[in-house]
Amino acid sequence: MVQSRGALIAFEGLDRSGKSTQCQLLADHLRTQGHTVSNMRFPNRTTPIGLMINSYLAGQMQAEDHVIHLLFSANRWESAAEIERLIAAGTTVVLDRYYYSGIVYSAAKRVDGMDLKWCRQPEVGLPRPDVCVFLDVDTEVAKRRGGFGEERYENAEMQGRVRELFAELQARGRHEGDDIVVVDAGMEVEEVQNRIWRVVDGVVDGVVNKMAAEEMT
Ligand code: 2DT
Ligand code: MG
Repeated sequence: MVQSRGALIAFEGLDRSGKSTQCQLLADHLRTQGHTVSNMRFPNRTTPIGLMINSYLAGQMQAEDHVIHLLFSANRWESAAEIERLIAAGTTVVLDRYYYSGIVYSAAKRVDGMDLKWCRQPEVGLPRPDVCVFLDVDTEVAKRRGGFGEERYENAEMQGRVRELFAELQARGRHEGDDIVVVDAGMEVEEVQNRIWRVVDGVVDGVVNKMAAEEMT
């Protein structure tokens, strides 16, 4: 039997929605089922572009809004070939944020002309996730989980707009083919985890079965 490709799974959500925790739990879960799994996060702050993004988020560097948008996108493009390579080799890749954040956070700044459509353009052609799990928490719950951090964008106004725009992106996704699944992340970690696993196990099985079906034809 030919080795199946890996799945590409993206996590999105507001700050404090539990993304990083759930990315880790999912990776462990998939490994116990025998999958090879690799975790990545965006922005990837370790590359030269990522260091610039880090300075921008920390408020140590200023950048024109289009410029920082393109740097966030470039930061994904510098990992695109690696993601393709891993998936082709059978590794499932779990992403902590991806181009959905790229589109939504920039559009939430309400800069003239930078709407969802404009913001999507530099992302076109990046490896497309088999599913995007959106962890939904209202801003009140997020606040109770430790409040806002120190970085740019970590304020109530921005978070509120980001949440609205994620909802809009998700509504459009139904027409544009983006597969975004919303999971209520306001519950206990284990309950959230179980819901995510149900969704992702189905997607991973789908990827494997599709390969098997194609092999038979
Ligand atoms: P973390 O706190 O998860 O490290 O994110 N962001 C992220 C963007 O504005 N554009 C992007 O393309 C990505 C991936 C979201 C840092 C902040 O950067 C925002 C929060
Ligand atoms: Mg953060």
